[in-house]
Amino acid sequence: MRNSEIAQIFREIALYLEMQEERFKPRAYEKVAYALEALEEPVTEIYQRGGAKELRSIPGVGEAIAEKIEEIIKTGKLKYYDELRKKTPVDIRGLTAIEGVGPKSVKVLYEKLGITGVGELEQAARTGKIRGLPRFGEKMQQKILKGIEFLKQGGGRFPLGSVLPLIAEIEKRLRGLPDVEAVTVAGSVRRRKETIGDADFLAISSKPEGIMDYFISMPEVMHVHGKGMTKTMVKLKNAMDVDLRVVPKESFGAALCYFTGSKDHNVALRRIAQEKGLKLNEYGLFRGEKRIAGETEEEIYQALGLSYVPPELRENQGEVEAARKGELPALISYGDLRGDLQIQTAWTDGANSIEEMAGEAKRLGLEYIAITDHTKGLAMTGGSDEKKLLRQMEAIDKINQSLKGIKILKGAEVNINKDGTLDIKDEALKKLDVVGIAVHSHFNLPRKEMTERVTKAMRNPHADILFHPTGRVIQKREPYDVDMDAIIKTAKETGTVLEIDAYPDRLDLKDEHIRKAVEAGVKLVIDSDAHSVNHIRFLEFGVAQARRGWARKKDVINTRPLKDFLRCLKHP
Ligand code: DGT
Ligand code: CA
Ligand code: CA
Ligand code: ZN
Repeated sequence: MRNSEIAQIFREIALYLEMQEERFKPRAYEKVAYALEALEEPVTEIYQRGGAKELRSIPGVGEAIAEKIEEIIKTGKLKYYDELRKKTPVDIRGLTAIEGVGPKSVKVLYEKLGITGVGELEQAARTGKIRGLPRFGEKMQQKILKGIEFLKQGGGRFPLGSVLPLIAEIEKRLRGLPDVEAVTVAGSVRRRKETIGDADFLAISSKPEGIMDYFISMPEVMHVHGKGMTKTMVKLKNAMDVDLRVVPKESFGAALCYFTGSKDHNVALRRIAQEKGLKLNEYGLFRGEKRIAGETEEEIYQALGLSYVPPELRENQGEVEAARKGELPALISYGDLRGDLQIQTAWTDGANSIEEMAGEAKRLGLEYIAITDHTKGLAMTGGSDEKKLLRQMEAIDKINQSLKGIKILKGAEVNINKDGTLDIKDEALKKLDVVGIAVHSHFNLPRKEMTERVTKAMRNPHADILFHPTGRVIQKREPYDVDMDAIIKTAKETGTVLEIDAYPDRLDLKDEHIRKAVEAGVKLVIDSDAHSVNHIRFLEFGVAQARRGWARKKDVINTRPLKDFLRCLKHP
């Protein structure tokens, strides 16, 4: 059983317990789910190494949970979970995925209307049965229908972060097969789009039988759509389609370029080829019958008179024109980050201690991190008030004294109240090294009011960084209605930094807003928003998003050494 499958069980348990109005247990199960999901090593291997005792090395896993993991690994099932499901036989995950529907609503919907799944809920909402329920009403009924519609639109696409580890693993296994000379993933995965429809692999092999046979027999495969010697298509158990094409070496670059796309970028390239009297397709770049380029992408771009276009830019958003003029930006590189400015710990809703987070950040090569636990407005996370913040600052001072090779900055993720004030007093904010501000409530304000609220908060002289500026959660929650041009303008005026939150279902700012911010000369940071040690590596998704937004290294201030970074913040 994969880590993500075990995590899913615990996440559902958390939802069931929340439905029963348990107070602390849901949080504990959710934390474990987080930790399991992001572990790099398979839980089954940890178990094989040292049994239930070894499992307790996983953050948040105590004796009782270790026993449950053991039961799942040994029997493939968990009695406790089965009993919860029997008691309330509802599709808890599907239902709570709808915006505005939490476990407690699910309980009411089940008890009053016998609703067990999304289809039934939609039916009930359409026929006006929801508005009559206690605490629901007409507004909620509309919201549910909107939420279901929103989920349907995202249908069939996968957030990049939820599938990239699996894709990378398959890529590695294919590469290791005999008779395989090269394997690369193309398509939207290579362009690092925030969600992907399917994964497209390309391989070079003069004897493709072996790789095709292996490809259809992988343990993840659920269904084979079709198998041939040049193209095979399968569906994996997670419902994602994966294609594999085998191409000859001399046209690998042309095929890679073609199947990386995007379609619109390809069209623009072909137009340039035509202007030069050439023909470009997935086999190569041709003058008449003669192939003049095709083995590498670089030689194709060169023959077209273009500088090489990084895959993340290939969306036909002006990159071809820029490549022709030699004006492509020098993008930020993977590995350029020196710090991470949004990290939550067990002081609030994170799974790990400050020391553990710092240790992992250091291991990943970072030079500084800011601890930014939630503040009191987010009561369910145990958010800090001024007193708790002071205690945490003292704790950080102590840890910094004994810590080598990484510096911990004192910070907070401060809530922006409905009226644009902050939920921590200025006297306390003044003492912090880094103040992040964020909207965590009243998501449905009208555009004008929301924009005024956020820009007012940005004008606070202590507010250094606006965290996850639009509040969207991919496929789960729409961004709140806010005028991003006004936010960008205010960021420039006030020196407030805008965050690219790298957490895979946030990626907030998104690419088009990053590009606008860069053009406006606004400073950016890329943060992991880690809630567990295993989340810090999400930074790479933020770098991908920054590259898609044409951001250069100099636009992203946490690429700088600590002193330079601090100089970029507000200094009231
Ligand atoms: P996805 O899978 O929806 O996230 O997006 P892509 O970009 O991976 O699209 P996909 O898988 O349909 O095709 C992979 C690439 O193959 C695409 O980016 C460009 C290329 N391609 C596919 N169909 C066409 C086509 O009809 N014309 C051109 N020029 N290129 C195509
Ligand atoms: Ca694709
Ligand atoms: Ca495809
Ligand atoms: Zn947050």
